Amino acid sequence: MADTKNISLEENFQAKVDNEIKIEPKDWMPEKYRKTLIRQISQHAHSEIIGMLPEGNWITRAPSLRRKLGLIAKVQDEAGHGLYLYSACETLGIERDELFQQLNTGKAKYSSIFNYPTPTWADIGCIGWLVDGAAIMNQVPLCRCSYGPYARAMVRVCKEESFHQRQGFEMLLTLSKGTAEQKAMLQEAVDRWWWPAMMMFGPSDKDSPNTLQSMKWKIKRFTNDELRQKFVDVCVGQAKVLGVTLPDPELKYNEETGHYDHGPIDWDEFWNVVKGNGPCNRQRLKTRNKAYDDGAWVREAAIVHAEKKEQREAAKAQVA
Ligand code: FAQ
Repeated sequence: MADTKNISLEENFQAKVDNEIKIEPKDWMPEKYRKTLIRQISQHAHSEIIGMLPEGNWITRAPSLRRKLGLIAKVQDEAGHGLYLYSACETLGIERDELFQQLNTGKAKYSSIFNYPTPTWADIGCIGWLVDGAAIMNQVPLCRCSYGPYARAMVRVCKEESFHQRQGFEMLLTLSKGTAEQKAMLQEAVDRWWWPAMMMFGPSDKDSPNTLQSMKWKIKRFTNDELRQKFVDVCVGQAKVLGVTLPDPELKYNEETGHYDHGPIDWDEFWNVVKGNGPCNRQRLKTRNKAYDDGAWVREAAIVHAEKKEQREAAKAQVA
């Protein structure tokens, strides 16, 4: 009897997904759907806040007041994205503090891309152009994700990320019109960021254990390889405008497919970074833990404030 009930619940759920009806927090959902969303949304939230670190590193050294203002605003936007995403994740029945613990102890994943260093100002431009560029390619389809709170959060995130992408491109365009030294700095940064940006989309479809089910549930609308291909196709033209060479000798337009073919991705490097052994993994977690510990007084004060407010409101209600 219980089984029949579950089957019909599951069928009803899939029918809603198939008919593009959003799943909301109080709706019935398969446990695996809930777990998949917690995994993906929390990894996404962690990526946003860890993603503040490589750029935050340049706030005090931005080359002009205009650049500093732009960079501060961008880093603040990433914090905001983290907040929307943690909130969306909490609607699935997990506490934010548990998510922070998973991140701080190294148990949770976050995007591989944020474990690379930012030694020059051109790296900041590359994060905007390539990292935000890859992020929006992946995230625009997430605005149509079957889970309502995630889909709605993504609408604003995508608007802001597209602005970041343009901001990064404009920084690089300025460098591309600069001195020979600035042009060389630009090319070196592109050489360093191209392949890690390609890896952001995740493993090839044949090695991606989650894609098939996530597509059926309309969490993902495209596979990792499909999105990576779209990214390559748009970047080629943009690289020409910047006058840079993408560091892939096998990059070539394919008349038959209408897409650019690219060379092989170093998946050993990718998994090594994902497993915690990238150039900056340890540093990122250390900084994140310090920020968390330094913020303890803010969390305590916020709790005490909320308790006092509640008590005041209860006292007022008693009088009335
Ligand atoms: N890094 O089966 P799949 C940003 C893991 S936000 C680390 O293909 P799935 C904004 C994956 O978790 C960037 N791990 O998995 C910004 C899974 O492990 P698990 C983040 C990765 O979920 C810009 C395993 O490999 N964006 O940049 C990565 O179907 C500038 C097998 O993979 C999002 O999170 C990776 N790159 O597809 C901020 C978007 N790729 O969990 C500051 C939402 C894969 O089974 C500055 N997420 N893995 O242990 C997604 O769209 C998906 O989760 C994918 C992965 C596409 C990332």
